[in-house]
This record gives sequence, C-alpha cells and structure tokens, in this order.
Amino acid sequence: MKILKLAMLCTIVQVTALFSLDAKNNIIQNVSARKYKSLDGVWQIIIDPLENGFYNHSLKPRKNGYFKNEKIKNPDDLIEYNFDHSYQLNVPGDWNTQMEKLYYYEGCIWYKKSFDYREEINGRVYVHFEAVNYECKVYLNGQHLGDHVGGYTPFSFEVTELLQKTDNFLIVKVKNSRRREGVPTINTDWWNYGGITRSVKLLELPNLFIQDYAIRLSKNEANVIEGWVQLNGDNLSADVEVSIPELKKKINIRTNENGFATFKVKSAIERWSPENPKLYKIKLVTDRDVLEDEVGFKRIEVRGTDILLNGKPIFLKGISIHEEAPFGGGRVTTPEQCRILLNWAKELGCNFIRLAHYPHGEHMVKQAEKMGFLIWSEIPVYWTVLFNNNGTYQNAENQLEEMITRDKNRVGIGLWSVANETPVNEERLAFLKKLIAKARSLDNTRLITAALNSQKGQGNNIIIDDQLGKHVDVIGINNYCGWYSKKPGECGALSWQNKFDKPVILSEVGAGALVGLHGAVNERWTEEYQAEVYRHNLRMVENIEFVQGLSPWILTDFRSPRRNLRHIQMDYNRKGLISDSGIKKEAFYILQQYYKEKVD
Ligand code: GCB
Repeated sequence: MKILKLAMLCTIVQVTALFSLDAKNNIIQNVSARKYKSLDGVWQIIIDPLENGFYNHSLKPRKNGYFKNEKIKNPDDLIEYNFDHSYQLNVPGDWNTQMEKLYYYEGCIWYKKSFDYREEINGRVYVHFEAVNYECKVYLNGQHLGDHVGGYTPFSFEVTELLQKTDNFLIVKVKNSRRREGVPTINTDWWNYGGITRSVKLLELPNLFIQDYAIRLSKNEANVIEGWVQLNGDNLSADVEVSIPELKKKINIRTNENGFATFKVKSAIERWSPENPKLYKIKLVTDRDVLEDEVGFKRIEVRGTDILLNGKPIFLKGISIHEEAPFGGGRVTTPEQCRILLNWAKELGCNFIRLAHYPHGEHMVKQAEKMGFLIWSEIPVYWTVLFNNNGTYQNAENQLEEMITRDKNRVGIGLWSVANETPVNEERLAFLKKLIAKARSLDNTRLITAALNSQKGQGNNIIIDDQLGKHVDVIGINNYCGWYSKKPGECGALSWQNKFDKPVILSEVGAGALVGLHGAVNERWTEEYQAEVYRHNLRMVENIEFVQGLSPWILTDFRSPRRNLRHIQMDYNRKGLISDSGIKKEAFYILQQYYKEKVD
C-alpha cells in the first residue's frame, strides 16, 4: 500500500503559508468524477459483540481472525464462522434500521464483500469509503490495509498490488461502541447509526494521478481565481492544464518534483450566491489524467456585526438538518433523499442550512450549493468531549481536516463549525482555540463558528460573554426560550447584549410537537405550542440587531435514544417542523411566513 510520500507532505506544509489549504491526509478529491467500480450493494455480515473474530480468549489479537475469511478444507476442520452462511446488509446503509435485532446495537460487525476484478490494471486502484461509523479496520484478501476513526468523513487505501482477477474479499471490521474519549463522546442527541453508512468504490486511477486540488476566488486580489494541484505517483514533475471553458481560460502549469503547483488567473467572474448559484465547469488535465468538477466563486466575510456575501450584508434564513432519511429515518443514503430534505428547506424559504452535528455526505453538500444554500458544516465536537485528552484533540483535528479537505472546493460552504454546546472552562477554550487555528490554516476563505449555549441570563437580560466569542468569526447561539427555559410568551421581551462586535446566528431555537396532536397554545407537544414558541422567538429575533441569521432546530423529526416519552416521542426528537413521516407541522408555516417577509 502506497501512501503520500513524506516529501510531498513537506512541500504542502511549506505552501500552506501561501495558500492556506493543505492536503496532509491522503484524501482523494472528487471521487465521483473518477472512473470507479462500485462496491455498493449486498454485503455478508457477522455480528460479533465480543470481537471474537479479532481477539482470542486471552484478549490477544488473533493471527487468523475473521479477516482471513477461512473455509474448512476437511470435514473435521473447526472454523467457527462463515461469512457465506451469515446475515446480509445493504451498503450504503446503517445496520440499525435494516435489521430489527440491530435496532439498538452498538458494537462490532464484520462486513464482507466478494468481487472479481478482471479489468486490466493500467494504473493504480484504491478502495475508497465515503464514511464508516465509527471506527474500522479494513482488509483485502486477508491483508490489513489500514484503520480509520471518525464516522462521517472519507478515507481510502491503495490496493493495486493485492487485487486478484477473481475471488477478492474485502473485509471491514466496523465498531460503533461509544467511547468517552471519542468524537463525539458517549452522550449525544442523535442515533448512533452504525455500519458502512456511505458508498464504497474501487477507484481506477492512472499511475500519476491528480490527488487533490483547490480552486477559489482570491481573498486578497479582486477578480483573481487561484488554486493548486497535487499529483500522486512517481516522477511527480508534470504538465497540468487547468481550464475554465466558460471563462475561456486555460492555465498551464508544471508541478515541482513533489507533484505540487499553484496557479492564478485574472478574470471577470460571476459570483455564486443563493439567488444566483452560478457554477463553472473546470477541467484538470495531465497527459495521463483528466478530471472535471463544477465550482463557484464567492467571498464571505464579516464587518462588525454584519455577514457580507460578495460585499453585501446578508441575513441567513436557515434551518438545521440532521442526516436522517425522510419518511422513516435511518441514515440518508441516496441523492433523492437529499433532494427531498433540501426541497423542504427551499419551500420554507431558506437561503442557508446548518448541517448538524457532523459532516454530511457529499451528495448533500453538492446538491445544496447547486440549489443556492449557504452551508454551515460541523464536526462532532459535541457537549462534553474529553477536552483534556490529547488523543481526543487529535481525533477532532483529523475529522476537521478531513471535512475541510473534502469540501474546500464546495462554494456553498460558508462556515466551518468546530463545536456545539461545549461547557465553559479553560481546557475547552484551549482545545477549541487550537481547532480554530487549524481550521484557519486549512482554509482562510470561510468563516469559523461554534454553537454556544453559554449565554448568561438574569431576568429578561441575556448576555453573550463566552471567551470563545473572541476567537470565532461568527457566534452561534443555541437558545430554547419557551422550551427548556421560560414560557413562550416571555421570549419576545428578552433583551440581548453581545460583548463581542461580531455577528450572531441563532443556531438553535425550537420546541417539540407530535404531528397531529392539537390543543391549547400552553399544552406541550401540541402543534399549537410549538407554533407559539416560534411566534415569540421570532419576535425576540427582531429585537436583536446583531443577529444575522437563524437555523432553528430542526427541519425534520430525528431518531434519538434520549427521547423516551413513549406515547409522544417513540425514540424521536420531535422538534422537527416536519414529522418523520413527512407531514408539515403548524410551526413550519410560521417560519415560512417570517422568511417570506424578512429582507435578506
Ligand atoms: C441542543 C443540541 C441538539 C439537541 C437539541 C434538543 O441544544 O444542540 O443536538 O437535539 O438541543 O432537542 O434538545
């Protein structure tokens, strides 16, 4: 297995100062535009709660674990597992909603996919996983390829040397046991959907291939497009042509001995915005590789308490979204499901979506920017992760880096969020400051944010003074007036003060309602109560001049094991404006009306 060479890493680090985007990890950019063979479909699985396929009775790793896929040769052989006579699951997909007995399961499952590979290999082949929750070990034909931790970002391993014409077996040991030191930690308010939740591909790449590239509007020079290209392979010095046909631009560059080159070109450019989600086709060509993408150009910045998009103040009419499939739950697995969610957000009148609380799939991001949504993308540093643990920090930083590496060319991304509702203390401040610095070093063209619930209240006065506010560009505030505190009718009278001269997005506000349950406005769980909470909170928003957007909690009901009120919740957080069965609640129309009347 080849991974990026150290020399390449060094060059990229040097160039960081120039371009602020690096590609330290081995993520391969824009996989859906490459030649690939899909490994999606039915996989054989073995449910292994004791990790017996990995550890022996003395808890020592086995030499011949399940990853060997052994078969008996003689009738008296003893092998106590057999993938071919086991259960099956679909990939992509979570295991919890595919098999009743796995609904609450948190533990280890082995996945196996057999395949032939009769194609002539003229270059290199990588196995690419778009996401596996939460951690995994990957084996091909009995050989360990590598491990990955973090349930929402992509990773790949080279398999060129290991592929056989027939009877390949790819085995993945997946584990979604919650860990105190994990990111997220053991306590969340969403379902811990386990499994190979996104697609798996065998990427067919030339010997020298375009591994990664960045392209965007220069932050410092007007009407300048800039970027870089990173090749992977031997003899890394090569000619690359970057073209943007619609702008009639062709840029010819030559990569250095580490496969790296930057480019820059001046051009009149139509800016991307929610009203005009303009994308340009681009093409990167070497004598061995051709890659196409669609990219857009925008500038987002802050000035005092304003958010400026392409130089003009914008009010972000948003909604928060979990990666929960419409009509029945489970992880989103298809572009069609993304479209349904995004069409609902459009119908609501949104120009902004908060993709909570972890990086969503690439389909979602790509589709969203095409439809004109500005996007908040987040890593699962949620609640009380172990801020004093170095391993936890490394894990969070790695997930941040994988998220930014994957989506840096997605013009729709406006904000990177490093955390949600973290407790105020020194260790957390140090941890998040470091993450913020990392995010800025990877991408200085997006705004950095975090959702805080640390505002202090006394009577009707609320003050935002969390020291983290100093370090982010935009302060996200989660506030549940009328639900977790106060009566709905009291929210309109709240008076907010912000210690920082920075914009605030009300990143969460909301209330629960069971669709179809009707009653008085003071009866919890009714649609009327939820609508009342929205009415009063929207009145409150109108009184806070530094609020430049909102993403109420949440577009649809979503599964959460915290929600145990059987007759109402049935394992669902009911704060959705739309039920898990796709029915709109009264509050949907309240917010829709507000967005209709609100000037951007
Ligand atoms: C929050 C969390 C979100 C929860 C929500 C709730 O503040 O950020 O993940 O789901 O509250 O419904 O309690």
